[in-house]
Amino acid sequence: MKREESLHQFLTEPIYCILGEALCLGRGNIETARQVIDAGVKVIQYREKHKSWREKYAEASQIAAMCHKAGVTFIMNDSVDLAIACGADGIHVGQDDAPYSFVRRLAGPDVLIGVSTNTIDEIKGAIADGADYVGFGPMYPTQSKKDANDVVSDEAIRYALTQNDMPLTCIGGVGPENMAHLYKEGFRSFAMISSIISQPDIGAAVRHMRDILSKAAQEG
Ligand code: TZP
Ligand code: MG
Repeated sequence: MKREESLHQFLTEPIYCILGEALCLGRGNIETARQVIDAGVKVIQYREKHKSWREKYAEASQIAAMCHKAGVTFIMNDSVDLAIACGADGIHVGQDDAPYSFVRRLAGPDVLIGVSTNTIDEIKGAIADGADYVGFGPMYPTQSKKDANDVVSDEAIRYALTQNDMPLTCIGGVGPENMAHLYKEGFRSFAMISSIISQPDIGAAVRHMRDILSKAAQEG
C-alpha cells in the first residue's frame, strides 16, 4: 500500500490494533490477525517481543499478506529489516529504536513511519523529524508493556491535542471504559492491545467500541 493510502487509513479509522502473542489468549498471532481483520479493523501493527527474527518473519509475512488481501494497513514494530522483508506498509519505532532519519533512509519514501512519544519534547522531536504519525501514551496504566513510561502528563495531553497537523494515536490502557472520554477530549485514533486481542470475542469487542465512538461523535 502506498504511504498516502496508509496515512489515509490511519486518519479515517479510529481503531489501531497491536498484535503480540503473549496477550492473545493462546490463539496465536495469525489466528488473532484473522479475527481482527474479520472484525473490520483497518490498521494492524505486529509487535512481537518473544520470538526469533525468523519466527517473526514467517509469521509477519503471512499476516502482511492477509492484511494486503483485505486492504488493511500492516505496520511492523521496532525492526526496519523485518518491515522491509515482510513488505510492511509502515514501521513503528520507539524512542530507543533506530531514529526516524535512519528508518526513512533504509525503508524508502513510501513507508509510513510512526514514532512513540510520551512527553512534549518527544512530540516536538517527532514533528521536527517529519514522522508520519505519533503514538502518544501511556494514557492510563497498562500491564501490556512491562517497561512502559509513566502515564502522560495533563500538560502533554493539552499539547498533543493542539498539534492538529500531526496524526496521532493514543495508547496505553485504552478501551471501552475510557474511549468516549478520550474522544470528547479530542483524540481520534486509539491504539490498543488488550482491549482487542485479549478479548474472547474480538468481533464483539470491536463492534462495542465502534458503537461507543459513534455515540460520542453524535453527542459532539
Ligand atoms: N506503548 C505504550 S503503552 C503500550 C505500548 C505498546 C501498551 C498498550 O497495551 P494496552 O493493552 O492497550 O494497554
Ligand atoms: Mg520499539
